[in-house]
Amino acid sequence: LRRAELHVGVIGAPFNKGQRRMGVKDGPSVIKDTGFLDDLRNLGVDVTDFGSVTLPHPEDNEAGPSGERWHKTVLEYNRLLASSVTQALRETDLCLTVGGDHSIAIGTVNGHSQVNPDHQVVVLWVDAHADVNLGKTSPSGNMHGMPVSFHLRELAEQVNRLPDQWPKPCISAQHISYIGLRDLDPGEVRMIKDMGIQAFWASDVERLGLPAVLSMCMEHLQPSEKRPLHISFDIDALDPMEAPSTGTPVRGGLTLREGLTIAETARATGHLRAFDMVEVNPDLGNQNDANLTSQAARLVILSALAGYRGKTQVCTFHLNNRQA
Ligand code: B3U
Ligand code: MN
Ligand code: MN
Repeated sequence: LRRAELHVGVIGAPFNKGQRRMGVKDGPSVIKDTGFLDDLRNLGVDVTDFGSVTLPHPEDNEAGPSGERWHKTVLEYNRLLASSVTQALRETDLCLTVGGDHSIAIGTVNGHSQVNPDHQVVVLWVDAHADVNLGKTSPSGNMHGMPVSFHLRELAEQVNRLPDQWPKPCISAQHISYIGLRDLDPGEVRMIKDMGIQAFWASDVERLGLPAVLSMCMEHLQPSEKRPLHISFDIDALDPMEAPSTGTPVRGGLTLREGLTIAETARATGHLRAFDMVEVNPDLGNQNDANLTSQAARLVILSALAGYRGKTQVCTFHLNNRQA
């Protein structure tokens, strides 16, 4: 029996309290219904399904000190999710988390960063939005627009955490890059500029071309064994023609082809260790919209984890420097 080249751990994160469109809770189940777990196995990937993370106790409706909606529930959920991600990464090569709204990346990035204290996680955030709001800069109070702020050391003093200060910041501004931006709040634009975060807007992808953008990202993030790559992929990075069933669609987005190229390029580094797929909401639009969106999510996942595009597996995966 051939030993699989990659062992993936899959976690469902059916969480919706980072915003107000409740159907995003069904994202993990409709994405699983596409059969992507069997697809991965058929493509030679070992898959362990770690099941779903859910809160064991009733949710708390309390807002945060700066009006962060469902602050305690969002952070308590993410604390649980983070420990599942850490556990999955101790047992497998790569952790795929399927959301859920994007607030779940509070837990996924934190959990990834806890696996090895000597390692510096580097993050590629693929999204129409920057998700770096503070409570005080957020126009909506929705915490799916805030996950990045919880991780940045530069913002450490300005973020409202749980009473025991969870989650601790775990990345610096030079450890994250954005691709696909096109709908930012004024405070976010200012913070990204002040911190010098590398950010490629959808218009930059158009102007420079995706290959150039991706080489600048990889040059900047320098993924390596000690700098494991985390991709947080918000399906709304794609154009609404490709992925209509999502809570905050913004026209003028990436094509599915571009999404697949980002995924393949990340995989080809050999250092992709965590991948989040978020914001698929099958309640929005009609059945065809929901199918298009969950299939787009499936294809991006298969590209990132197995180099799949159309019916062809494009390159053999080599996990660099994998410990025996
Ligand atoms: N920046 C806005 C809108 C938004 C952020 N993330 C999504 N939408 N998906 C906010 O609410 O923070
Ligand atoms: Mn997002
Ligand atoms: Mn978004």
